[in-house]
Amino acid sequence: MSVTVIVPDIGGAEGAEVVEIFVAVGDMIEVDQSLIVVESDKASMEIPATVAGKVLELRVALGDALSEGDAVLVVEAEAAEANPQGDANSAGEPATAAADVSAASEPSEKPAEKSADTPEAPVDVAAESAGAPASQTKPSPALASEVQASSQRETRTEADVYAGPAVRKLAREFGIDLLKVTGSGRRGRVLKEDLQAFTRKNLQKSAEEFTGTGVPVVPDIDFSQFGEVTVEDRSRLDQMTATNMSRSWLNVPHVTQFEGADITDLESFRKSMKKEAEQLGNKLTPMPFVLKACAVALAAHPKMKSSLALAGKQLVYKQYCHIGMAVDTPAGLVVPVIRDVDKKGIWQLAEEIRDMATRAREKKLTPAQMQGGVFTISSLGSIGGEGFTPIVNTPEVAILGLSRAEIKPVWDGESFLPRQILPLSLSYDHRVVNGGDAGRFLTDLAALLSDVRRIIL
Ligand code: CAO
Repeated sequence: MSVTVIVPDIGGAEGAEVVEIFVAVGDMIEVDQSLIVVESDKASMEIPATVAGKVLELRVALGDALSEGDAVLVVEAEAAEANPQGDANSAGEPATAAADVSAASEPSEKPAEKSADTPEAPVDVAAESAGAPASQTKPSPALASEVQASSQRETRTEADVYAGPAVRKLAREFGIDLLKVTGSGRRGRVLKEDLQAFTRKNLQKSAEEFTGTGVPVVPDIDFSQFGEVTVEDRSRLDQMTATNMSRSWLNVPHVTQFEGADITDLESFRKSMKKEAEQLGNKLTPMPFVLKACAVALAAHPKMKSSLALAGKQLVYKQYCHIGMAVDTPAGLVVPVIRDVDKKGIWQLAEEIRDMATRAREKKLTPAQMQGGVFTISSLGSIGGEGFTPIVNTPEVAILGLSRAEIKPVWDGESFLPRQILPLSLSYDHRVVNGGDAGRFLTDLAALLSDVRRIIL
């Protein structure tokens, strides 16, 4: 008995487009199995079978516009399974069976339910629907499974994936290949959550593989294959610093300029003040002088304390002078900011340096005390080294590195003189600061440090 399955009431939708066809001529279908998906302006609807049997004829093609009552396919119905609505008449006319869509105005979420004793075999369906010929001679089991696997790979289509119309629609909207999604629903049905998980996983994967600038990550290596190792978790501070450094390094075209400041006079003055400092309960290192000299030089070269804005379309000039000072602590690197350096004297700056360094080591800095810097100084002077290339503390555009001051022979035109030279390294953001800007700034800074009387001019 042949039965024509027709489009049921689909909420009055006229001309709903056929967007998917799940069955082909020759397929055995079961009651409630999804046959096609139609999409109207408002919804996507799955049309399930209401009869079981063999598909004799497909009456629809992708892109067809269907309305209620249109034929979908003709089925050679299994007598016992035939829908009572779809009895064949005695004259042999095919009966019709409207697919049962209980709430046709809403998209049907019904999956292509298959009987429990018939395992989900979408691949086979696809192979058959693609017209794959039945094997004439039986291959060996191993060959058969290889043939089957390869034919599955080649012939599986999205139509074979077990998913409801809403999920299919969502997958189409987001361009997700349903074949790549693992369904977590009953009998492997793909759920909305599976699409979300798939998208999340892919976003995470691309984030892991590439940074914002498309730089591939360094792969993790199991170092224990080469020898004994110990592993420790990095502090949050270390991890944040790593992120900030990478961000700056990858976004900022860095140039570093070097200069030696003759601080012989500054050092003899500083040493002469040591006793006084002790009496005041203070300590005078080169740092407060460098801070003050930077404030003066920055005032004369305002671009060195500017920041880019509006994706490089604007430059923000700051009328204040808060300077950050890198402090290496057991928990990681922190940069407390000393405010209004231009308005403070050397004693006050010396006091604040000590206070901020102590707070940094004792983890007592507030977020506000680490914000608002216009320029940063990183001093390795007490540790050693002849020079280094600091990384700009973006969105600032320049950072000054201090290395260890040492007595060096300096030619005065007639003879070599022993002078105490403080190595300065200025890294700058070449998007904002040109070599000339940096050169003039650093020369001025060195001159200020060579003769600290200039600071008060
Ligand atoms: N060359 C030679 N000697 C120097 C020097 C330099 N560039 N800078 C400092 N010194 C001397 C100081 O004069 C002091 O010696 P005296 O006691 O004999 O005067 C000694 O080194 C220790 O100074 P300091 O490091 O305690 O003080 P500071 O004001 O120079 O530095 C600060 C302040 C915060 C950088 C410091 O407290 C600190 O943490 N230093 C550790 C290094 C560090 O963390 N640097 C940051 C690098 S992270 O990128």
